[in-house]
Amino acid sequence: MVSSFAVRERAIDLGFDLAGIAPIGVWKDLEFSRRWVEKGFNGEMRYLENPKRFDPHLVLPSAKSVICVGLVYDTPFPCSSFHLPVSAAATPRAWISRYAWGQDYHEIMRAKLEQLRAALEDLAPAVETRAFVDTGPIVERAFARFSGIGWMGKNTCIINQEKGSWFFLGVILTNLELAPDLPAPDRCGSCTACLETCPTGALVRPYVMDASRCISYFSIELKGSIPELFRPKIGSSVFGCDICQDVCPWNSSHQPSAFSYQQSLSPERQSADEHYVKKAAATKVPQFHPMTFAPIRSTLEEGSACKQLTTDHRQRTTDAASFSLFNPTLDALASFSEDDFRRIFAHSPIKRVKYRGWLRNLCVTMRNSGDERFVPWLERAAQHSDPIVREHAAWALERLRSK
Ligand code: B12
Ligand code: SF4
Ligand code: SF4
Repeated sequence: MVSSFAVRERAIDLGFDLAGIAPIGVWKDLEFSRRWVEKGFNGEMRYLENPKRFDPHLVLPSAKSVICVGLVYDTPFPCSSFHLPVSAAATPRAWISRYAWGQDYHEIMRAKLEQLRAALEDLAPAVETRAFVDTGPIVERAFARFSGIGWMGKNTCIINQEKGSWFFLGVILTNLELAPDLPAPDRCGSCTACLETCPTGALVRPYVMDASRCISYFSIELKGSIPELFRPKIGSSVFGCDICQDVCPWNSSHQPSAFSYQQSLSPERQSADEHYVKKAAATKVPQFHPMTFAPIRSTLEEGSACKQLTTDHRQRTTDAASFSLFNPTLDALASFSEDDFRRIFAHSPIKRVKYRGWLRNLCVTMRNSGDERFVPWLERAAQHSDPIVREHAAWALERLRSK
């Protein structure tokens, strides 16, 4: 008989920050997920309609328990630029979601989950398991919220009282009969900060997101045209959105390490960030720190290129022209050629958007910056072979010129 304690202990030894056991029967939540899809809240994410998602026995018929693990990706950098409007700085800046600053979490989590599977096989040689991180037909948060590792916040993220919500989830379905942990109590209380600050109204009520209105959906998952109504609300977000987690009191506090980071910022950035700083770094995974690059030529030139400076993401550089994925300038991101994009993001979650999606998103943020220096870049994008890129570039040009 394998104990839940032994499983949790193995997971923590392998470097996971959180581990807990959920029962297989979270049917009420899975039913909620099915109805959520029926309402069309999934937009064009058709994979969320897979019937296997609503019955884990269709994935592993012998499943009796679900091991849930969390891996923190937080790094000691301030919160997103919604406090620093895209046009406020002399050089407009972009926002890339915190989770995508470093190496692809699928790769890192998958390797760790395989180690945990091997550890389970040591404990119980005949064990049956199926491991998932993000991409399988499993509603991961439905299990996570019953595993004791956190409660589901009104922003729909799983939040841990000590770690906040900046962590990835991984789940292992198993035929082992493990004693489930007690669910963590909901500590949102009367707070509604996430609902109030979501720029697109995607959090339609506490605990429920209409994903077809979410900036993460528009900038990562949606392959086609971003509805015009929402484009101005995307602000400086080139990839994903962190706002409803940035405002969450379980993620932020005034900590000395964030203060020391601030000392290295220009006075302009310091005053923009002073009211909202990130708490101390929590990730133990160096690969989650922001990638750093050096431009090879002037960034807004046609065909210019960048090289990745370091694979040790913690390494800071003294080269003034270098930049990282933490709040980079828009023109630095616009300098990536298609080859750069493929090479640089080969092991990054950003590759999911593909180069055409990257250019589409840049067109929207350039327009939102109101900066006419982007006109030549947008004129070239308006000639691109992809119709979606052309359409977004033309939209941006029209508005920048009329300004
Ligand atoms: C599709 C998807 C998205 C979509 C939709 C998100 C959403 N809220 O549904 C988009 C593209 C918008 C998205 C965005 C992000 N995502 Co995402 N996403 C997923 C994915 C693949 C499926 C989520 C899903 O099933 N949604 C459908 C809804 C119904 O499910 P759910 O939100 O999990 O809902 C539960 C609750 O809503 C609950 N519920 C709500 N109300 C009620 C009411 C009642 C009565 C009941 C019973 C239940 C209930 O029921 C559901 C089950 O418990 C999961 C991985 C996976 N396979 O599960 C990652 C996942 C949820 N995403 C993750 C992350 C990190 C993000 C982003 C932070 C990335 C970014 N910065 O851009 C944002 C966060 C935005 C946010 N506030 O959630 C992490 C979340 C980690 C965490 N700590 O919670 C996951 C788990 C991936 C992973 N393996 O780490 N994501
Ligand atoms: S990720 Fe951004 S757009 Fe999506 S619900 Fe949160 S605040 Fe709203
Ligand atoms: S911002 Fe407030 S309501 Fe939203 S998830 Fe965090 S604690 Fe809950």
